[in-house]
Amino acid sequence: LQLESELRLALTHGEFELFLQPQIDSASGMIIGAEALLRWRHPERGLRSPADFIEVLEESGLIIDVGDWVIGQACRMAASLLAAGLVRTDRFSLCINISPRQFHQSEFVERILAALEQTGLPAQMIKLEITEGMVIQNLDDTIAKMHRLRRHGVSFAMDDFGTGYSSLTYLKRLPVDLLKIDQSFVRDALDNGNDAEIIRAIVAMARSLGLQVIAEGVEQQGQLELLQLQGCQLYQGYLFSHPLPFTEFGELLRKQP
Ligand code: G
Ligand code: G
Ligand code: MN
Ligand code: NA
Repeated sequence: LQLESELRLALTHGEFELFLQPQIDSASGMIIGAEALLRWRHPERGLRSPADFIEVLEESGLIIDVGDWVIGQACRMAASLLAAGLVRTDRFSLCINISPRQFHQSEFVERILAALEQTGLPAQMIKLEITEGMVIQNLDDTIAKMHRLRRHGVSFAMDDFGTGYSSLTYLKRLPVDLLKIDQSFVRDALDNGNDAEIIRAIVAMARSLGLQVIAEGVEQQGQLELLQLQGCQLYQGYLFSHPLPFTEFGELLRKQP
């Protein structure tokens, strides 16, 4: 309960921040997007990861208000990068993590559309990251909401792919554009043939369904080479960059050819 009230105060006191982690096309070396990652800049305890508090946000329902802030802030950031000429509408998208409770609220679609309208951001500049787990909670509602958002130009990524229910049946019915290979497979791929095979299978599946695929948690050059060999060209991870504060991310874009 104490953490819950601290989180409530953190929101009103403006202690949340969004960091951006670049996503790279290894063929061109260009930054093709970023994932927005929530951080809590605690006045005494410093920077805290949502790993420590996302569950409390979910269980308390606070995730609705924090999630609204995340969506608004992500759209403001993308709009500002666009206005500064650092990204192009057709070449960059910002990925926003959406939690199950947030997605299943009745006005979720309206909230996304309102944030786009308020910032004047083109819808194709955001990609919503959903997880397999939240899909099965209510498949029909999920699909209906996804289609409504897609009609406006919003796209979707399946986060942590391979760790959940990943059935082909779901995947065929879900209007996702991008599969994010979970970092657990990447972490051990060089030492564990099974993980390397799983990556190969996910890439093949993505290809046959016409989806894009990105690997997460790429830390070593060897992992990147293995991914390229398997046909996975897009990646994010510490090898290229940690999640960065907005200003530093902008500086990174400015240095791009
Ligand atoms: O960045 P980090 O590894 O600390 O994030 C930990 C977890 O928190 C990850 O599972 C990530 O998906 C989740 N997360 C990060 N930012 C957000 C956010 O803005 N909203 C939601 N719902 N989850 C987030
Ligand atoms: O659940 P989700 O995939 O959204 O969470 C991504 C998490 O992975 C974030 O918390 C982010 O900070 C973290 N992350 C990003 N790149 C790397 C990496 O190269 N290695 C590790 N171990 N974690 C990473
Ligand atoms: Mn994610
Ligand atoms: Na993930």
